[in-house]
Amino acid sequence: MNVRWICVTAVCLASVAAVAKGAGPGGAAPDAAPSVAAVAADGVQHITIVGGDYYFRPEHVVVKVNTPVALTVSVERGIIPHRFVLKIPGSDVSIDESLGQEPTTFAFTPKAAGKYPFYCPNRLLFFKSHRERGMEGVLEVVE
Ligand SMILES: [Cu+2]
Repeated sequence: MNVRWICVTAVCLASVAAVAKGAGPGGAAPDAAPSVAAVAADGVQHITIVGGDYYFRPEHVVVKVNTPVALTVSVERGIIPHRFVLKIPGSDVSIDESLGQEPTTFAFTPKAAGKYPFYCPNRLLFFKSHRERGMEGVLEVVE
């Protein structure tokens, strides 16, 4: 009976771990399908990202290279201050802005394919940064 009890416990722990992974802050599963930006009638790829404690949604955005991007970022209601950082090496894209509930739009045209992280670098004292707590994503630029 003892052995059986251990087996049941192991299954239980595994399912708890699975739930914790899938329903972490932000709710987005790590393997969530990327959000592919469509080119609107104005020729611009409009993207909206919403942040909170401690996530960005969507956390994986795909855009086309050499096509204008209008990236609108805001945060949901809360008292913890957040920032949005996105830097594309070799380009003039170097965003580091405080975020508010009022959306902020960043306009740029990615010139090179690649995967570029965006994140919130804030941290309180010696605690983990918001990025380390899950507040990060990736902008993927494709040909
Ligand atoms: Cu933050």
